[in-house]
Amino acid sequence: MALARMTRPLVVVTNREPYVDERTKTGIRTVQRAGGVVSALDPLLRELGGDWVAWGSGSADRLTAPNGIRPVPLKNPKYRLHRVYLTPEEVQGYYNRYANQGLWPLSHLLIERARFSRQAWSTYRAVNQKFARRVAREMPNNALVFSHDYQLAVFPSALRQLRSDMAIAHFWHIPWPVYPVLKLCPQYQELLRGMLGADVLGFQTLDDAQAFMDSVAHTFRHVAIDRSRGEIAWQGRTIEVKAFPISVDIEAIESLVRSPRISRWAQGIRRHLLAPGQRLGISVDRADYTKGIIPRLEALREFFRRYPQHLGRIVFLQVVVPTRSEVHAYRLLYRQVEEETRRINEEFSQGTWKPLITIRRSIDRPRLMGLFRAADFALVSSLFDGMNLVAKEFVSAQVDRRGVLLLSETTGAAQELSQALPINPWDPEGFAETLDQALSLTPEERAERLAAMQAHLHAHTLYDWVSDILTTLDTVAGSYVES
Ligand code: ADQ
Repeated sequence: MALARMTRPLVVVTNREPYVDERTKTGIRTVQRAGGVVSALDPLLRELGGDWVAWGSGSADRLTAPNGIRPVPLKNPKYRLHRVYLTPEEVQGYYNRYANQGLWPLSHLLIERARFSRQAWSTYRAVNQKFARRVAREMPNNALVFSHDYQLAVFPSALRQLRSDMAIAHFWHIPWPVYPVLKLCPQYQELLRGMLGADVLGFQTLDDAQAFMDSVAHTFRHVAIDRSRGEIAWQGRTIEVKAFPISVDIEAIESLVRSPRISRWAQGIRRHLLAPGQRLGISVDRADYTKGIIPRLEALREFFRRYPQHLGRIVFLQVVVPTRSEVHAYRLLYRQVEEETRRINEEFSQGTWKPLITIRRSIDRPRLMGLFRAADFALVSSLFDGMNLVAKEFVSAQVDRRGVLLLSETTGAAQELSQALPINPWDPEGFAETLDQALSLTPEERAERLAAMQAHLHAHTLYDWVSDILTTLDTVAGSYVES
């Protein structure tokens, strides 16, 4: 691991907490959240130690953190989770409305879905300030603060106003909307000012970083911006604006899927789901409209209609975990997925074979990685996606180098995983055609493609991502040491 020693304490700040404690009939159950941010940061803090500040959203959260602080894990703790408690009104305005019904669709260019209101904005800003007060009150001097994402866009400036000793890196996990789209958000200037409170602004791709600098250039015309160096001069400071593509811990995934237990499990899944000569496809997503789940189902229908030779020979396992179910659009999408899946199965099933199998819940990480190992192909069909960790996890878990990845061109991951077969989720016929081609690749072609992508992931790991961000933060703050 590249990050061996840090001279300044590390504080992670996210909306979602990594572990949620829920009340059950028999006691308390701890649930680990599905989602890219948590999958990326929890292993990191377990390794480095430190503090994580996040919204305490579980029904038993106050019980396991009576003074607002919960050790993680409870036995043999590695770091401290500081829970920020929110009222139902705060959750509604900050999270469900402003972040998830405003900034999320806008950033994914799904403009017609975006809804903004001044009331939701004022709650959003107040909650960001609440997070900042908590960090300012409880965190040590000179901490390196690593804050995250579109729920906390104005957190950096709120914290800077309270504590100028801390160095702040803010990472934006989703696409940054180009200026003409950003401008549709009535509070876009405040959002930009809020982000510019950070010392380092990280984005998934160079395109996103450039789009952010463009937005600043259009909005604040007097500001000096060096686009080639990725630097913005702002209120006497220099802010670094850079691409830091998030990644996975490929070595950990490889050793997980090679373990006897998961190897047996992966083989068992194939035996259980497949008849001889059948191939296993997989998709894994939160049930989010940006992930292109309905377009993927349409493409699968197109595929079975155009290429009936595959009928009876493919079993497609879709793992769709419900998410943000407080928001109407998400409940609607979930129902549509169910409906569409049922129709496809009705249209194409033959005897005991049916083309689609659905798993509707969170799967523990070892088994999920085992599924990726077991699969012959994976479909990642996001309409827009900051990175998409599922694509990188699939490639990492394919230690037998049997599978093929079909990857939407509009994901951040597609800019790195160039040996994946590119698909356009808006083009069902082209998508179906690419799937047919994928299934006729020779074993050597498949192995070569996977080997090249795996080499890339070995050279660009999760730890490189965090090390690059914190090293950049250090050059600004001047006191973080890498060995
Ligand atoms: P997400 O939109 O959540 O993340 P993604 O990057 O694919 O998207 O990460 C999802 C994570 O959740 C993966 O690690 C996946 O394995 C896990 N997961 C999904 N379904 C699961 C299930 N049923 N059971 C268990 N685990 C499941 C956001 C951005 C992305 C960006 C990440 C990280 O939208 O573009 O890649 O943050 O920056």
